[in-house]
Formats: sequence, structure tokens, C-alpha cells
Amino acid sequence: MQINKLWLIPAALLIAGGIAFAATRSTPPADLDYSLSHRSDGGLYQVTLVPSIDPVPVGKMHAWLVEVADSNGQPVEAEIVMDGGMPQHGHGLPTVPQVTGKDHHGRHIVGGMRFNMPGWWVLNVDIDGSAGADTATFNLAL
Ligand SMILES: [Cu+2]
Repeated sequence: MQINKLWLIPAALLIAGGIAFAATRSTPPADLDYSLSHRSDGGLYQVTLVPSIDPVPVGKMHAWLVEVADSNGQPVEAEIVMDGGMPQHGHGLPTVPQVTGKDHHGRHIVGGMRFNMPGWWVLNVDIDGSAGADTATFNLAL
């Protein structure tokens, strides 16, 4: 009779595997703002992101443009650092993006961006400009 219970082992493994899989595929919060142009977290700047490849690719190195404007929409001089990660996976970007210059509209060019898996990503732009230091936070669904 005991042999009949052996099926429980693969069944349990399947269930455990399913839970682990579901954990890596968990859905992001429903109320996320996916806009790529909005105020920084402290309200000091209007920040607009433009990916060089749209739709944003997974696994491919590319660049982003970052425009930093004041509350009236006028471009401002600022130092920026772009970073990001996946909140539900506990990891950051697989690369260290760098500002490589500006385009003819005065937008910062951030090179070395790569997303190594689909899912919910958060991008943080740390800004040090004339109005002070602030961070702009963006959500991406890849
Ligand atoms: Cu991930």
C-alpha cells in the first residue's frame, strides 16, 4: 500500500516549483505610473526619459535621453546619475550606465543601459541641479 503514496513526492516537487516560479513572475502593483515624463520625487524638476530603442528591448545594450527641466519646463543645468533595478527580484541593472554627453537639445545621453529580463523595472535618476538635489523615479514594464 505504501507504494501508492510515492506519487506525493513528484506532486510536492511540482507544487514547490510552481510556487517558486510564481514568486519570480509575481505581478507588479496595479497602480504604477508608467509615464516617462513627470516631476521628480521632491517636485523640484520635470524629468523626461526617451529610450533610444522603442519598444525598450530586453538583453540589448542601448542608450536613453534624459531631459531635466525646472518647474516651468525650462531646461536646467544638472548632473545626473541613472540607476535601476527590479524591486520584486532584489537586483539592480546588470550594467553601470554612464552619462556620455548631451544631444543638440541639451538632453543627457545615458549609455550602457541593458535590461536582462522582462518584468517590472524601476529607473532612478539622481539629479543635482540649480534647484537642489532630487530623484526622479520611473516604472517600466518589459
Ligand atoms: Cu529580475
